[in-house]
Amino acid sequence: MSEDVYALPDLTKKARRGRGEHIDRGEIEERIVDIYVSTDDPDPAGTQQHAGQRNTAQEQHEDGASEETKKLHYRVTAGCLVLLCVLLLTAIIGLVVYYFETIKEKNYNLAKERDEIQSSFDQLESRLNNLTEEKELLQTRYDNLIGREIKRTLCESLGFTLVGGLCYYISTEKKTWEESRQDCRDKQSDLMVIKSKETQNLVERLNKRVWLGLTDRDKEGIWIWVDGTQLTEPTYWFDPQPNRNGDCLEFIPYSGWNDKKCSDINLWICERDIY
Ligand SMILES: [Ca+2]
Ligand SMILES: [Ca+2]
Repeated sequence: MSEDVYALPDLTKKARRGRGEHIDRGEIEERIVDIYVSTDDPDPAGTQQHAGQRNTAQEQHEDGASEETKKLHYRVTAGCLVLLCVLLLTAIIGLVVYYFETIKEKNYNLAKERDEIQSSFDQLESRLNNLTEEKELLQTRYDNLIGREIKRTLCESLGFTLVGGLCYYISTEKKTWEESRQDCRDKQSDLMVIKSKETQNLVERLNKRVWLGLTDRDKEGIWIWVDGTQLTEPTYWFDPQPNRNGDCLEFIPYSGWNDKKCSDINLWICERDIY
């Protein structure tokens, strides 16, 4: 083929053509141009094919590189997302732990404060109960004092003396048992009744022989107080009393009770209460 490219056209052949043959100069020039063109591109079809293959490989190489770059980008992005998730999860866990620790501490402090308040409340309640009891005691004592003073005043206004919780009148003259009792009744009272050691001590401190409000006039041996109750223990008869020589009760200092004739005369003690 190279021979064809570089071989000059045989102009003589044209010349040797027959007379009828016409040698066109334009055609000759055209052929010369084709020859030079062929000379400049000795293998244009092969070269283009090779270039096409090279371009295809380059494009494939570039596509492969692009894919690798994309994969790398994906990996980096995924790594960043995972790292971000881990950081977020760590932060959330930290906040939750902090929250529960804070709540736990607050609950502990509140429970401690509640216990302290409860303890203070219990102490105050106990103190209030003590103060209430003390108040009631003082009120009772006050009422007793007031009541006692009022009672004393009332007793004294009637000519009696307040001893213990009752008003007593001690006569200055002597009368029979019945006359003595009547005098007491005239004073809205009655002869003294003794039903306890304390009352017995009161009459003993007088150190006088006096009539008391006990008699067995209705039935011998059955002693009845003037308030209608029958004699029961304790009794303070002195030996050998009662010796059945009387039906009315006399108190004898340093001795005790004695049954005596009701017609005899004696001092007497009236007793009454003030309501
Ligand atoms: Ca008698
Ligand atoms: Ca007697």
